[in-house]
Amino acid sequence: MSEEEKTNLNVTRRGLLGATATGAALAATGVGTSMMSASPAKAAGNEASLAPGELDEYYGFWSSGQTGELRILGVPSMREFMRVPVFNRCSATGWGQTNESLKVLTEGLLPETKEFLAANGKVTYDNGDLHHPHMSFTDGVYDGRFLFMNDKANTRVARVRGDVMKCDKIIEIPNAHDIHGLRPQKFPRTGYVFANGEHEAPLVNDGKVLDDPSQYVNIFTAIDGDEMEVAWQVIVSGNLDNTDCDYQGKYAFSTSYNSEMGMNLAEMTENEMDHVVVFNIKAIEEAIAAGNYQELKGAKVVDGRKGAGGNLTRYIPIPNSPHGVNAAPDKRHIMINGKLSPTVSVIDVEKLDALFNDNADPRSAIVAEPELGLGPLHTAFDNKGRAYTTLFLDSQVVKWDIAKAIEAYAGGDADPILEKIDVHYQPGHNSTSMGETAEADGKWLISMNKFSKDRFLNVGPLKPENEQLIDISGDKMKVVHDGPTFAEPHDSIIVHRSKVNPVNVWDRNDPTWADARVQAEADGVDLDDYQDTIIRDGNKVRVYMSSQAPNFSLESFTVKQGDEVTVIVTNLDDIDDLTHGFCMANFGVAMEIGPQATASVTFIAERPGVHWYYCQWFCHALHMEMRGRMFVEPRGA
Ligand code: RUQ
Ligand code: CUA
Repeated sequence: MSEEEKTNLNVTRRGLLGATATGAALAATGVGTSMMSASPAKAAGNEASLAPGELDEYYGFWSSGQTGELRILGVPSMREFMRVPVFNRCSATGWGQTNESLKVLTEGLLPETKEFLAANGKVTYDNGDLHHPHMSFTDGVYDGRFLFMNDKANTRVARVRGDVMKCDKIIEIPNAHDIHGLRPQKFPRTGYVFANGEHEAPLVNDGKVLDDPSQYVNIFTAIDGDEMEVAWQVIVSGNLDNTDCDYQGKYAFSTSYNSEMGMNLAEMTENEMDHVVVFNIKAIEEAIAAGNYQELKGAKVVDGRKGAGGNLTRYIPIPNSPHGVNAAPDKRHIMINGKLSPTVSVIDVEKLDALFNDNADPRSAIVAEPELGLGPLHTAFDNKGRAYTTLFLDSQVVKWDIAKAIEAYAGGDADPILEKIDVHYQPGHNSTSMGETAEADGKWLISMNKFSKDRFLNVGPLKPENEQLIDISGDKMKVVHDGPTFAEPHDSIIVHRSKVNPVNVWDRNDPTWADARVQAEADGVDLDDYQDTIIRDGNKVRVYMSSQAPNFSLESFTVKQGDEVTVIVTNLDDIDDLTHGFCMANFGVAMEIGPQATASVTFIAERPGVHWYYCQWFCHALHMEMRGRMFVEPRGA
């Protein structure tokens, strides 16, 4: 590109971005995107971003795979705004150290897990594998209340509150093993959160049955998303991979890549056909209400295996080791992505009643099965009846027409494939703006690529993933940005900013610190007032203080070696973005205290001497001076 061309493009782009803060205009004109696609790697970060100070049109909610957190980005700028700790530990916020976060991380664990962890000197897990973040729905559209997400590593499901963007509940799912697929119910509301146990094990996994796969099962779970409790579970045949549900509130769907119930690769991939399980939500609720279930570890479990009889499930044969499940915004079609088959199988939800009521051939619900390319994993949608499927093996995204695929399947000669675009490299999930809701808007597509290879400066054997932003508003798809991300965003949703309305300052009545409030009341301390009170209760010491830039209310406090010390800090500042921290140096203790929040942390004061605590969130010109001393009197002194 010549200097002159560059100048022209820059002028055009600057004018455009100056005129509007929305990505819509950027997409509509296609300016600023065509030039980016000329050299996406070079363009990364700058060309696809909005001008400084301009706000994105969309929130992106990203998983982080093995990192275990939720990430919040802006789309189309792809700027990362926030990391919300969930299954991981966070040095910045104290997630995993504060009493408030430890409550979330421990209270939903099964009793046997608590015992197992205690034997390992722990109170909770330190790792998680977060694949699928999804927002709660009302009437088929996002309602901004919650985000739900799975932990494949330790069989948990978590919820993040939409108002404060903090995790408030984590539960371990009994009986199931290694929760993978997860989706919230779309209609009438969430409602249920559906979660798939991926790996096979004996139903009662107590060691009595070991290497006898004929006795292994897999479990589908419906969680009550309001209470964060297991509502019911279904035993299935085959394993479970991904899940989604319809827009009618009648059916949920789970793919199985291991219908064989194989224990090694050769066995798992033996059959040409695997299946998708269709769950009949009403029939399952009726079975539970009628008492036709067994109770196992507190969960109501029904049998939906092949041959169990009844109307709880149907198994639709699908070629071959299918992976992603995606409900189209037309509220009618469900895409089952074939993975080892080059096809996507399209289910028409209007044909499902017949499977249950008339025992119709399960394959009669399939209305299209276009051959799209090698390794179809996940499908996203626009608002014009078109689908976008990632092709892992081909390193491409294929755009295709759903109606034409249905026509072709019925015997017509329509070619559903509209376009293919190279992505770099090996895409897994993709997502479109609002594409998993009835309000799909056809503006942006993210391709989440598992390999970056040569795309960025080499950082050693462990490479980042690569995410590409694709403009889908025009006739041709255009890659407008690519950027590296650390381990390993599996999945994302792109949510219009009108759906997300977090607060700026905490409400003093927030339930997050309810326990601290109860304790304070018992100690005669008013948490909402400027406090500095030290309560000694045997060898337990509770230190109440407040923070207000640039001061802690307590300049110093004294405890004895071996005391169990709980420090409770209330941030009295009520200004946007005025977060303080409390870090007790050399005690491995640090936490964030947001404006108007209370946070607490407990440790054993086993180190005698003078120890400084300091604010570790830069809050004021005198932030460095925001500190105080803990005196620990030596034992026997
Ligand atoms: S899965 S790359 Cu864990 Cu969402 Cu398909
Ligand atoms: Cu308070 Cu830094």
